[in-house]
Amino acid sequence: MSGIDQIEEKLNGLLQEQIMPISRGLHVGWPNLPGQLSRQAQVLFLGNHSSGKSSFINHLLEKDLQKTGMAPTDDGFTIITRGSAEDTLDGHAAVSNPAFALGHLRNLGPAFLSRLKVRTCDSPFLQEIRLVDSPGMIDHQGGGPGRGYDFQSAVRTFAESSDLILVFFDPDKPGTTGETMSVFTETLAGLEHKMIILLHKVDQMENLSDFARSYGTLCWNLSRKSATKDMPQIYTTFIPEKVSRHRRDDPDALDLGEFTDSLEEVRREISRAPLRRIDNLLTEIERRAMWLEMTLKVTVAAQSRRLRMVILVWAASILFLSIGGVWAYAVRDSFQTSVSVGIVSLLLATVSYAAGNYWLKLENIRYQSPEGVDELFQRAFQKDFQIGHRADIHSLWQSVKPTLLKILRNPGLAELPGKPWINRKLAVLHRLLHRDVPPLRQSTQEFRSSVGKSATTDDTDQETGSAMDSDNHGNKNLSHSGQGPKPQA
Ligand SMILES: Nc1nc2c(ncn2[C@@H]2O[C@H](COP(=O)(O)OP(=O)(O)OP(=O)(O)O)[C@@H](O)[C@H]2O)c(=O)[nH]1
Ligand SMILES: [Mg+2]
Repeated sequence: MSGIDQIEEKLNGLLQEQIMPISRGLHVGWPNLPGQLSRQAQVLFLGNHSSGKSSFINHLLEKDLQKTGMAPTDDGFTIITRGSAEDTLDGHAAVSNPAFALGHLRNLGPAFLSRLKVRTCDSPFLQEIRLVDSPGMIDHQGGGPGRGYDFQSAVRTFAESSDLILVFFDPDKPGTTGETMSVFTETLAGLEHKMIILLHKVDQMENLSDFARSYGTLCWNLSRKSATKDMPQIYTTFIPEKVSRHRRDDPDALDLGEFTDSLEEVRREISRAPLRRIDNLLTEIERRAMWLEMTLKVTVAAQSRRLRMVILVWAASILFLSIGGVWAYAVRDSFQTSVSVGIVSLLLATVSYAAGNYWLKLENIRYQSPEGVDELFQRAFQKDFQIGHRADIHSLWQSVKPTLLKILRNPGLAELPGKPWINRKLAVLHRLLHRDVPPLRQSTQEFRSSVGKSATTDDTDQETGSAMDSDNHGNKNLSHSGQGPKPQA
């Protein structure tokens, strides 16, 4: 078993034995998480319509698998995965097949599923990677009547479970299509680390000033929408077999030699998706563990507060009863006074118990409101806030809060496991985050460097004219099950 397989197995172990039992205990449903984690590395192709997504996929697979054309061609998503023969399954059948681990796509609704396709093909490029072709973006906003399903949600769902996202622009529409830009800035927010931007079909540019105009427009549009001031790297690509004969014979046309490396670089990035996948899985496990840790800590704060209040209510009632008892004993010579004191103290104890319970009920309702859980959160993390503003904790809280509110409303605090269970699980999560995951990150890093070194060596070989004969997809170094270097476990 290779190093990457071992890391993956350990990750699955952490998920099944540590994360999932805690999420079940808290009534948090992540039923599709194990399926998502056991999927292949996934690369998502997004972009304007006719920007060349499907043609790029065909080029990688060396097959005319996907339909291509100048008019908007794809109206649904297509998942392309390895199979012994070429076949096409419709979305409804595919999500029911556990082998594809696509159950979570059901949430996107029947209209989406009826436009989803899963295609199998036996290309070696798909050995460890599956590709997702998407419908081109056009100039009407969102998933309105034009599509019949929520396009932005579909993009987000695929983007979250992808290890690499290629965003295609073409010279005709360099960042000028409204939908592309809104997907780019809103739907893909927070996933920038997985994104690669391509200005594709550069062979369509007549000359250098044409190129400068398109490139400049794209940069301008991206910079206006980008949350950071850093401009992402833009790969300028074209598919050699698409260059027209007329273009090839034109001596004044833009020299395409400059752009051929870009295509290879993109191909290499795609081939590295299985490595990115392990990193993404580690990040996902960490994210879930931190999410659960915060949920448990705030739950403990709620339970402790509730316990203190229950103790207070009982203490008040017992106090009235005890004072009454002692007093009644002190005046035992007068039977009538003694009975009166007894009755009054019993009455006071009952009233205080009833009032206390009413107070508990009100507090319970308060802790089911956004302001109430915010207060619990502040209480649970006050030590962390003493050392200054913690943007990381606040941003995690924003994702925990809606689910915690739901849990506190239904099934409610009383149905959640008690403090001893929570403390045990907090220790488990602490171990996972600080003892189990860091060495796995380290191993992934080592594996990545070993692959990187080997890739550089192979690049040198290529320059001397020897390499790429065995696999002209550029992924031979990355295949841990193939002829690539065996990682150190
Ligand atoms: N000149 C040139 N044409 C290309 C290149 N890549 C794709 N094309 C052409 O561009 C057109 C659109 O390509 P597709 O691959 O269908 O584009 P798409 O992004 O999948 O389009 P939709 O599915 O409609 O979103 C086709 O006619 C392709 O032959 C390229 O690098 N250079
Ligand atoms: Mg297409």
